[in-house]
Amino acid sequence: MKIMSPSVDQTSPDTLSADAIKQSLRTRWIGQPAIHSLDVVESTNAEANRLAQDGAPEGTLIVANAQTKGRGRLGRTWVSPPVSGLYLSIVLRPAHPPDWFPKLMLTAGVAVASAIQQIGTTPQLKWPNDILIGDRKVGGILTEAVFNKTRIDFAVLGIGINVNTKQDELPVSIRNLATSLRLGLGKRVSRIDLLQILLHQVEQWYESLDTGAFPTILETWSEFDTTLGRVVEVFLPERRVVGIAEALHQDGTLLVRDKRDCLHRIVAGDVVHCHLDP
Ligand code: BT5
Repeated sequence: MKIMSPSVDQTSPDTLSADAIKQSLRTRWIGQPAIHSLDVVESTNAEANRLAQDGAPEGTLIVANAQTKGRGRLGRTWVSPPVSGLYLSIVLRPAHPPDWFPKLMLTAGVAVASAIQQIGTTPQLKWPNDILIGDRKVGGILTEAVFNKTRIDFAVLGIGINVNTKQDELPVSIRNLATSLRLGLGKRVSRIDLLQILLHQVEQWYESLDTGAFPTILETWSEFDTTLGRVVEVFLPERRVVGIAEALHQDGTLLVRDKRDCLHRIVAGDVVHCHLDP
């Protein structure tokens, strides 16, 4: 008896084989040096880090049908059920000092939101790395880098999106917090079409970042934003800040004003949107 696994069904029109991706690639450099299309991998980011350490050029793309140890931030997990989601990482070699690196996450958020908008629904961005539809998480971004004091050796941009994911493919613990494009739009979405749009958007927005257009990126971020103006609780390694998310600083950090009128600049942290007064 032949056992069919959906994750290896290469006849499916939604296959993410390297050939299929290459055929309709609309980018100039992302995916051009190499596309590693894997059926199952622990984490595309881990794989991209490994390839980058071995000298993989900028634009190297790693895509997987499923991840067994998909990474979130701070050691958390990205649940990555087979075939229904997009899990990808891109190797970048920015010629910038390390303080440029945090801008990459917000830039990627704008690229992901713009790509999702092109397929028919407008998502929201929750600072710093969440993509939401109707208050539920549909995607997340994980940026990682290796750098010394003066320069970035390489960066890895990882993107996970629940595309055709059904509720029962997700663990009960996140079912009420998560959604997918299919659930949001009420119809299936072609992963390969979305991937092509997404790679093109990432390339365009990354190039604007590279040429100094971060203020424009922040403006576009604000159009998708769902954090600003809300009461937020921010969890930092050694303290907690509660206040109003007032603005994005020009470097992309979040400014939160607490009830004593003290302004906190949040560089990285976990933000919870509250429904309370500060
Ligand atoms: C993120 O982390 O949101 C970054 C996710 C990045 C995933 C991509 S997939 C391709 C690439 N390779 C990797 O190994 N990773 C990247 P964070 O902000 O820490 O959010 C993690 C939290 O999101 C978890 O603790 C859950 O609460 C929730 N979560 C996990 N899986 C989810 C899913 N599939 N859909 C919605 N929420 C999820």
